[in-house]
Amino acid sequence: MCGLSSAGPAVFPTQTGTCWAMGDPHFRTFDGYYYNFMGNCTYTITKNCQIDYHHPPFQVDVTNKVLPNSHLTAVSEVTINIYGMKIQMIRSEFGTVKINDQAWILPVSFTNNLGTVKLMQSGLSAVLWVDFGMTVQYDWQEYVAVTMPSGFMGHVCGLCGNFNGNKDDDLATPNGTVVKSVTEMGRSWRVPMRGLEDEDFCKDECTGECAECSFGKRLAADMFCGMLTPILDIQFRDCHALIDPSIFFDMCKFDHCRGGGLKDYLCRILQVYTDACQRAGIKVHDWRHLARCAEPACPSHSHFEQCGNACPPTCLGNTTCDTPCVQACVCDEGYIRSGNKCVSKTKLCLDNTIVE
Ligand SMILES: [Ca+2]
Repeated sequence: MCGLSSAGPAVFPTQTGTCWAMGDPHFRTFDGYYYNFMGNCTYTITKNCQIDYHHPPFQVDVTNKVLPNSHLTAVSEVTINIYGMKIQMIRSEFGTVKINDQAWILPVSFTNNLGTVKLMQSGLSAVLWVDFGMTVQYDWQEYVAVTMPSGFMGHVCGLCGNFNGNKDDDLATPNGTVVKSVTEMGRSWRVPMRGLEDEDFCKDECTGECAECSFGKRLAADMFCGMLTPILDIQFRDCHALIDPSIFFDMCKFDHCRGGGLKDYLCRILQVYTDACQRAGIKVHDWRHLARCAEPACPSHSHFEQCGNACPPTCLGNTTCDTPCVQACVCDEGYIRSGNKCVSKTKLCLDNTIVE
């Protein structure tokens, strides 16, 4: 090809795979396999297992912890190792992330000789974007989603599976062996944290009271989650092709049983479903009124919008993104986003550095 000088033909991803974990962790792999795994240790959900020049190393780990006053476990921390940096998104630390153990207010980005990473708040979640097209989203509560560009098909491994287009081989251990037991698969991806002491505090499987669901509890769960059916059928009708509503119904029953009926669970499950549909560009009709769910609490000088700007202007300037509208705390007139706060436009924005 005379006259052309390039490292090679540009490869544009034509599709992405999405893996997520939510609730008492329910997983969906990149290839679309669904399973429940309640281990409450730290696990690798995805990493590059076939590193080469075009596929740099990265690793995404989640730490699951038992929620207070219940048997439910949920993702409480997401750790991403990329380009020599350690980035952590931690439950309840809204509007911030940790980079190499230092807390930073969003948005923040960095570029080094290996590549570029951007972190921003989008809707109710932190979103990390890596230059090769991967994104990691965490809602600072219980929902984590990773999107992977198609160029990484067959390169990844972990709880999110190998992304080879076949969902039947996703329960695999690090050496590639496909196993039948979710617990066995999950345990094989455990990340050793602080040596042996962690063994006392975390378990890969649920036993005893954890696994029980009596007839009475099942009946109550059926009734409670039955309330989902009319809402899913009508308010989420445009999203059925993207996400099977029966999966959400099953997740609700499972968690209701184990959680003893957390009252706000139904609302959170619908909130996560809404987010997934909206980010896929699908309109979700108002359901909070019908389900009697309160709007999420928003910081001072902001209000909740079901369809808010996914990339609102911040103290660091305007941002643009292709993401359609999402549920968001939108700053009131005259205020602008700085981290998780809305500050007066006429005052100086917070210095985007270290959290006090
Ligand atoms: Ca697969």
